[in-house]
Amino acid sequence: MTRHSGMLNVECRAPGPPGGEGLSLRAGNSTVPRCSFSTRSGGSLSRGYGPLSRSAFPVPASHLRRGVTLVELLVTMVIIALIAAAIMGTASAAIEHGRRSHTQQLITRIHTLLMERWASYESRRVEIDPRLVQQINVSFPETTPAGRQLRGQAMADLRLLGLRELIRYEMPDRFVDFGSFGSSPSLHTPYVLESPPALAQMYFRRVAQAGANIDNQDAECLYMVVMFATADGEARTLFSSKDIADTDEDGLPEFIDGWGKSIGWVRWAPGFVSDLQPLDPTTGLHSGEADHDPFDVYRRDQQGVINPPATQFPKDVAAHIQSIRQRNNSDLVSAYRLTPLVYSDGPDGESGIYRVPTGNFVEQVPALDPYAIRPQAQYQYGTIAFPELAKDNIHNHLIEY
Ligand SMILES: [Ca+2]
Ligand SMILES: [Ca+2]
Ligand SMILES: [Ca+2]
Repeated sequence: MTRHSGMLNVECRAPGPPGGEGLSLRAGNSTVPRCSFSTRSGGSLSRGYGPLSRSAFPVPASHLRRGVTLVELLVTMVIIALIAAAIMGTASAAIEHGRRSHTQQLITRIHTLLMERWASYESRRVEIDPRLVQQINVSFPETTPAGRQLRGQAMADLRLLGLRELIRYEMPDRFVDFGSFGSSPSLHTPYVLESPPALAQMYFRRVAQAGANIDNQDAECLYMVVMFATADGEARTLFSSKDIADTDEDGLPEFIDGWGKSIGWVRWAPGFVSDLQPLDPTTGLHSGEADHDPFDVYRRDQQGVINPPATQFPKDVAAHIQSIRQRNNSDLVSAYRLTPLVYSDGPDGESGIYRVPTGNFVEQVPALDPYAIRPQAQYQYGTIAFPELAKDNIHNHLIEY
């Protein structure tokens, strides 16, 4: 211990090794370092213990802290990555589930509204153009019982065609179903009906005003049909803003699915196989005999019907009758129950469904035959052409309805 007169002097002595001499104070069984404090005047201030030293408290080597090895670090990182992936995976699965169920609910709502409208056509009055009726009267004079029968059959044929034309006008899936949109847009003149229905006139005005951008035209038609032809005009209140968008920004809205893509539809999708449009297990074909088209009340669109021959009909409708006759008797396809197909492409953004080409305004002939096999393809509309793409689709042909 050292003292300097008149100055505060602190002296700490580092203790020596255990058992060393003179430099440490023994307190009981412990060895602690000892410090002394003194003032300039020589008075002792206090006494206490100085900083501890490792050597004063010997620790077994096995308890000493050592660095983290590279392997430990890597293992830790892998575990963190696994936990993060699990959390992310759970979150993205939940988001995907949300998108799917949102889309299902939306399609269910659309389906319910559409089917109400669809069913109403079973009892709709069809106003046939009086000039056509006059020509039928001339072609099939009722002077004999056979003549009367032919005239009755011809009128039933016209009624069926007229009803299909009405459905096509009022529930379009293409702009060309109600109008032409070339350089000078015009509403179609009907083949069979006396005049275009008011709904078609409304669709036409909206599309002509928007400039008829053909992208998404099926989705845009679906939106117009649901909004104007269902729920007595109150359909707008049944959808929220997140159900609706204008993905091609042409002023014509569409319903959108959980992935932000427009919801498509095919009014007549005879090639689609589902619980609502099942195949006959023995023939492997849709059966018009077992479940006939409910709109064809007089069974004019079925196998074996050949009279009156198409050539005896007025020119404007002869091609449509010809298509039906040929299908009934060559392709052996009778009219079966159809349900409009409303679908989302699902997460992959592709439907895989052969459907109405949307890339042009060309009318598909024969326009009034829902079951026709289109000349350019071997398919009927609604056929699943690419099953892999169709797997994740969400559609309204599910048995729950
Ligand atoms: Ca468009
Ligand atoms: Ca649009
Ligand atoms: Ca798909």
